[in-house]
Parts: sequence; C-alpha cells; structure tokens
Amino acid sequence: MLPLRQVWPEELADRYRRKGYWRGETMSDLLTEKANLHPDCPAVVGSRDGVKIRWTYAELFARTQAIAASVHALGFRPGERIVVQLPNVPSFLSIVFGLFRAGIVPVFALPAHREAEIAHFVRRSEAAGYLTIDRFGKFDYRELARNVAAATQLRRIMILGDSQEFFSLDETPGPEHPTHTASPSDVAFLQISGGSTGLSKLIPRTHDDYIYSFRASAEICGLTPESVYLCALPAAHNFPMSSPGTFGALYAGSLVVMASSPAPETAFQLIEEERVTITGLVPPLALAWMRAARSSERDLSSLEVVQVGGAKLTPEAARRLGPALGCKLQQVFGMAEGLVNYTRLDDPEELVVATQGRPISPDDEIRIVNESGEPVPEGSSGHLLTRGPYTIRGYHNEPEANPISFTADGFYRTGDIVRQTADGYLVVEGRAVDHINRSGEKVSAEEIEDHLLAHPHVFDAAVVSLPDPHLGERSCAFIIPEGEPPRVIELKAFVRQRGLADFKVPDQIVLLEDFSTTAVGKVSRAELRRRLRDQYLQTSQGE
Ligand code: OOB
Repeated sequence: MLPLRQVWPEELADRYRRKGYWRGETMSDLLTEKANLHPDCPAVVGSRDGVKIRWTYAELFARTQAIAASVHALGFRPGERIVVQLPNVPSFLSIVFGLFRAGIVPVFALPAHREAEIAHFVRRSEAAGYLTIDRFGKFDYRELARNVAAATQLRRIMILGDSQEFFSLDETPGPEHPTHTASPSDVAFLQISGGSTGLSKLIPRTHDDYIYSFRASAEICGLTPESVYLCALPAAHNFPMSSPGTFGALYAGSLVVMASSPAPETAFQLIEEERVTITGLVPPLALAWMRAARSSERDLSSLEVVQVGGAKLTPEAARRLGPALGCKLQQVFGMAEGLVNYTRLDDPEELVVATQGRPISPDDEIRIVNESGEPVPEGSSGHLLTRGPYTIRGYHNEPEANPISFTADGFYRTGDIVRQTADGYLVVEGRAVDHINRSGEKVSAEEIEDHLLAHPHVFDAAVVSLPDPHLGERSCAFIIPEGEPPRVIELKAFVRQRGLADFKVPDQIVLLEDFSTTAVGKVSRAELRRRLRDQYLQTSQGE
C-alpha cells in the first residue's frame, strides 16, 4: 500500500526543515522516546465501565506494542487505513499510538458520528478496517458497526471490549513484532473537516507537520512534566488532540486525564482528584463551567489555564472566565486543516479578552482579502487565507473541491472573516461559508438540506444558523412542503434515521409557503439562506 501524499513545494519544505520546525521525527518514535526518558511517570488516567485506569509511560508504551502486534496479526499492513471511533478512554491513546507503530493510518471519527458519516469516511479513505468500542453511555457501537459493515466493503471490524461477532483487540503486552519505520513526511492520519460544503472532507496530516504543531503548542501553553491536561472535549478532535491536547501533553511528559464527559460534575471531580492544571473547552461549556463553579464544593485551585476555542467567545464571557474559575484564560482559534492561533499566557488582559490570538509559527502566512481576492487595508476585515508549516495543501481525494478550498499558490481558504490588529492578533468576525457552529461542532447547511430534500413531502429546504444563548448557534431548517405538510417531529426523526450524528438534526424547523418571491431562482443558495435568516430574525425580534 503506497503512503498517502501531502506535498509542500521543495522550497518551502526546505525552509521548514532548516528552521527546525520539521525535525524528521515520527509519532511512533516520539512515544518510544518519552517511554525511555521517564518510564515510571504517570502518562494517562481515566476510566472505562466505571473502572479507574492509570498507566505510566512504560505501561502505555507496552500497550501500544501489543496493539501494533494485534492489528498486524489481523492482517493489516503499513499504509492501510482504519476508521477509529473511540470515546475519551485511556485506550484511545494506546490504540492510536499502536496503529502509528504498525504504520496504519487512523481516520478519526467522533463518537457522535453515525452510519452515514462512518460509511462516508470508510469509502472516502478506502479504509480496510473500522475500530470502535463495545458500548459507551447508552449507545451500543456494535449495532452501528453492523450497519456500517452492511453498507461498505470493510475487511475487518475491531471492537474494544466485548467484541461479539467482531474481532477483539488485544492490549495485553506480549511479544513485539517488527515495528514499521514510517517516513516523517508520510501522512500519519486523516482528520475530519467541519464540512462547509456537503460532506466532511478528510484532512491528511504528516508526522513532520503535526508534531511541529503540538510541540510548539506545548511550549506556548507552558506544559512541563508537572502539568496535568484534562481532555474534556472529544479526544479525536484536533483541539484536544494537538492544541496542545493529549499529544502535546505526552510530548511534554505531562499527565493526560481522559474525562468521560465534559459536564461540570464529572470534570470538576477529576480536576480535584488529579490536580488538573490545564484544559480546553468550547464556549458553551466554558459558560456551563462558570455557572457550576459558583455552587460547586470541588477544589478547582490546581487549574492554571482554561483554553477556549472552536467558536467565538464573547468578550463579556472572556472577562468573567478567569475570576469565575480562578485561572488564566487562553483563547484558541484553530482548524483541523492546520493554522492555530493562541493568546499568550503573558499577554495583557485586553488582548486575551478581545482577540482570538496570534499564529503558532513565524512562518504561518496570513492573508486577509476581499471578495475579489485583493488584500484588504491593514486592520480591515476580510476572508482569511493561510499557508504554513502545519497547514495542509489539499484534502484527501478531493480533486474537485481542492481548487476551490485552496489558492493556486497553496493558501487554504478558511471561510472565516477576520481582521488583524497592528500587533498581529486575529479577531474572528464571522464566516463566509454556510455552516452552523453548534457548540464548536460544525454542521454543513448543504449536507442537511440534501437529507431533508430526500423526504417525499419536502419540496425545498434551506438550513441556516440562528444565534442561541446556550449553543452559540443553533440550526434552523426552513421547509417548503410538497403536498401534505410533514410534522416537525417527523422531519427530525427522518434526518436521524438517515444515520446522521445527533448534532446535525435541525434544532428548529419552520414551514413556509415559499421562499419569498424575489428570492427564488434569482439568487444563490448562500444569498437565499442569508435572506431567510435575516427575515426570520427580524420577525422574531432578534430572539
Ligand atoms: C477547531 O477546528 P475545526 O476544524 O472543528 O473548526 C475550525 C473552524 C474555524 O475555521 C472557525 O470557523 C471556527 O472553527 N473556530 C473559531 C474559533 N476556533 C475555531 N471561531 C471563532 N473563535 C474561535 N476561537 O475548532 C479548532 C481546532 C484547533 C484548535 C481550536 C479549535
């Protein structure tokens, strides 16, 4: 199996190596090195089925060896892809690093994804395997696995825990098998894009580029072997994985604490018990934590930094966060495609409250342009384009979308509207493309419209984002019925039954007779969505 490619022009690749960003390490080397360096230090803590788990670096490492041997014995070979869907359990790390060790390329699905999404990831990545857990919370992933098996051409399905008819994964340390030596410029894994147009795209990240992003992040966030990182958001997401996330924490020799839920009751207990020093949250969670902290008896005094990112944090909430949780706030504006911005820990309060930070790297190139692609005057807002040592140059297997998402000279069109302050900090002002940023989960309007249109009583559908006090944004689907108007509850069930993650089911559905006479046929979908949204907000007096 040939390695997947992600290629930077030679001149840029040379520069990134010369400047020491790309050091020729691989994900697998990295854990081996840390396990040799401090074998007896605690590496990861968490629980599964209510049983507490605590592994040192040496124990985590031994488990990665076992996983590598296990997938090898199941017939997987270097370069093959396995879609991995795991919740926040310690085995997330042993499995993922075990796959790296065997040269397998994980494709990171989120626990909330369902059959339609998983089947899409399997097909698009041409995955040979799907790896998930027996059950988590109320959900049985083996049921999902059966549906995915029926819909795709998977060779093997592996289950962590009670595997029933599927293959089980052996984490018991045993004899080593020969380790695969990856090239640092190989693609290490595929991550999932927010998906602004239609289905999620796959993001190929190389060892060189990703390691740089979390090594530099660990430094910016001040991680040391004494730090304790709480992984509260889904571990497969880029923010808690690499900004600095679990990978950055392992790089720094810190302890990773896997939270089975980000809810204050669970998270606060872990903070108290493990003396957590840093964590990352999305804005609605940060608000929930601030509220809960007022009446909580838990000792949160170990917290030094709470990072907030994934969606815009309002300046008012930003100002209140530090005092409410007794720690520093760090704003993080990043994307799975690459570029990550941080406010720095020694920045003055005004910058931390009012901006979303500045890039990790001196070689992150930022271009802010108008509709015709011309640079805007300094300080004005425009479309953010970026290129740099850890920003991808193209999605996996997307010959049609790539020329739209990337400029000819390799800049990624983020879809975000930003402005840059005189000292290089970015302020996110909005989005140019149509997705709903629902509590940090990105939902593509187009993808949901396509599903709604499959309903026999839907003539047309337009999905928009509306402001929401709890979620930041919620989704609202405007529907023109065909014949008998469908009931709202039935439409929601219809979308869910099509095998979509719960967060994609429209929060609100409004039935309309038509999409206003001036709009239909004469304007783009984007313009139609904008008009419907504005009309709705006006008539509902800005809810
Ligand atoms: C993170 O990654 P994704 O890939 O789920 O989403 C990226 C998009 C950005 O393009 C932007 O629209 C939005 O999420 N976003 C923010 C933001 N952080 C992300 N919008 C406003 N303010 C922020 N602070 O969400 C992600 C990846 C790595 C680190 C942090 C977040």
